[in-house]
Parts: sequence; structure tokens; C-alpha cells
Amino acid sequence: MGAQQVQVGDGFAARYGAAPEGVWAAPGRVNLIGEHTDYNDGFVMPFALPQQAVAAVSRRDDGLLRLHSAEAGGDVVELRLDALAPGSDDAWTAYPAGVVWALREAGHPVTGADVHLSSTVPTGAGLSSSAALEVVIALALDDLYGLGLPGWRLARLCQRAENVYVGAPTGIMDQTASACCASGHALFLDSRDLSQRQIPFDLAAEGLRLLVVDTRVQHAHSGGEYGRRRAGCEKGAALLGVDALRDIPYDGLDAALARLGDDEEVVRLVRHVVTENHRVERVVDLLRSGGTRAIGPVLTEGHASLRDDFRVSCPELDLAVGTANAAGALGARMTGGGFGGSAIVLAEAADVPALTGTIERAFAEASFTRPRVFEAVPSPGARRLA
Ligand code: GAF
Repeated sequence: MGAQQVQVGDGFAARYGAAPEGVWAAPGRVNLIGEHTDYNDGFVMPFALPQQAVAAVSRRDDGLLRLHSAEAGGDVVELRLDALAPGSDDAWTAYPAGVVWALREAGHPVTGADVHLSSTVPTGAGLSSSAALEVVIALALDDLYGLGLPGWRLARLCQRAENVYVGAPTGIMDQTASACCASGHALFLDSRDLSQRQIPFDLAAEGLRLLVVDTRVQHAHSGGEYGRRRAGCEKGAALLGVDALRDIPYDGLDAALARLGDDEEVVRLVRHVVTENHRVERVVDLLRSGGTRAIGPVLTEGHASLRDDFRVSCPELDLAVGTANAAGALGARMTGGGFGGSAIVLAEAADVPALTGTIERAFAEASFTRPRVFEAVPSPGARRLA
């Protein structure tokens, strides 16, 4: 039994005076490739981190939701289920409350819960701390109330909680990653129909490592920039007469761009999405044929596209990627929505100490906050612990 599980179980008993009915976990994620493609019905390829949200939960039958977080501290927050309403909460409690709201709105008979939770997923680091929070609650209530919902359906309900209740217009990647990833694998997900394939991704077996460089620049997707990119993509799809940019094939990109004329911003957004979908397919092919080292340049191309075309990078992310590549990494890119958050670096295991030191020194020389650098190991998706 892990220390986090024991602490959360004990924390529940201390607050609510009895042992919980169960304890569940849901991880954060890194996205290997496929950025800003999910809300364009495209491809993504995340894998789960060992960092996770853990929740101890018991049912109630009196229409109350009681929430407590080890990190937020303070008193237990008590909410009435019939008073849950989109936009009514701008604290951390909006994520679990939004999931309960979404479950009930979909007709599932949830009558209340006591929750104590704790998360090791860094917040604002582009590693899906909010999805982990949503999915752990969804899975716990699914189990306790015997709803029998598959992972993809839980992910959809969590996305609805985030889009409508919290008010962040995000896609489906993060919740699906947290709900459906498998240890030692990356998840190749088609965001259109949510079909998925687990792709073996055992870096250690090949003498490789994947580092996360958390720039400590906090980001949030409820801010306007993410929504503006999404609206620009939808405009591009409408101008091109397709349901989503996913429908523009890679070999039809030049013709599509020509049809967009001089709408420079839409041209850049469309070019990123179409080339990024192609990059996901290339990475899948390379991993299937044992070419893990060869995905490095594809990751770096993806970063250039996010920086120059989609324009969601920032100086700290560019410095992390540029420094890593100049110091001998196999490839690097920002991961997640951008505007801060984290970069990932693919490297030979033997190069990790030198690369880490070089990145930290570059941040110090630029007078940036010291980044948090750690290894990402493909880990299990959401599950019941006890
Ligand atoms: C954030 C969103 F939540 C995802 O849905 C996805 O769009 C990602 O940014 C960019 O790829 O993590």
C-alpha cells in the first residue's frame, strides 16, 4: 500500500469519523505528440505520469457533497447537490463538484458523497492536474453507485464538467489519458470517435529517458488565449467547408491553405493542426517499427510548429527545448496547452545528468525561475486502490 493511499485514507477518517468505502487514483499525463489537435477531432498520444490524484470516498444519501483537499487545507466544503450550477464556483472544488453535476445531469442517480483527496500532480504545469481530479471522482462514484460506465464515457462526462461547470473550453485528451492510459504504453487516441490503441513505450528498455521540464510558468485554459485558438480553428474548418480540421488530409494541405487566401492567422492555425496530426501518425509508425530514437526530430518539429504557427509557446519553453537540443537531446517540445507549463525532452539515459544541469544553468543565466526537472515513466491510468 502506497504512502499517498495511506495518508488519504487516514485524512478521510480524521475528517469524517469513519473509514472510507474505497480509495481511487487517477494520474496526470504528458502528451508525447498531438497538441491542439483534440478539439479538431484529430490524433493525440499521451501517457500517464506516476503523479496522481488519490481520493477516499463514501456515499451519502442526503443530497450533500462534502469535499476536502489535503493541499487546499481549511474546513470541509459542504455543497447541496440540487444547488450545483455551472459557473457558481471558481475554487478547486469546481472540478469534483462539476463531475457530480455532470453525472446527475446525465441521469445517473448520485445522491451524495464525502470526499477527501490529495494530489501529487503539479498544478498549472500543463500536466493535467484538473483532469486527474475530475477522473478520480468520476471513477469513485461510478464504482460506488454501480454505474458501470466505460473509461471513455467517464472522460466525456469529466470534459463536460470542465467545459460547462468550470468554463474551460478544453478538448477530450486529458480526461481520456487519465482514465484510459496503461503502464508502459502511450495511448494513440482518435479524438473523433475516441477509438484508442495502446502503443508499447518502454523507454528504459531502450536505454532512453523522457524528462519533464516544468518551467514553473503557471498557465490556465479558462483564460482567453486557448479559446481564441480553438475559435480560429473552427473558423478555418468553416472556411474550408469541413466538420473539423481533421478532415484536411496532409497531402491536401497546400491546396487548403491556398483556398484560405490571405487570412494569415487562420493559415497558421490550419497548418499546425494538419501537420501535427501527420506527426502523430509518423510517431506511431516509428514506435511500431522500433524507431524510438527517430521520434526525437518529430517532437522538435512539433515544437517549432506550436511556437511559430500556433503561437502557444513562451520564452521559458523555447529555452528548455533549445537548450536541450543544443546539449545533445534526441528531441524536445512543449507539452500540453502551452502559455507556460512543461516541456518534454527525449534523451539517452546516460545524458540525463548533464542535460539537467545544462537546462538549469540556462534558466539561471536567463534569470528565469529554477525549473523542476523530473523523469516521466509511462504509468497506469485511473484505478481503484482499496
Ligand atoms: C489542454 C487541453 F485540456 C487539452 O484538451 C488539449 O487541447 C491540450 O491543451 C492541447 O493539446 O491540455
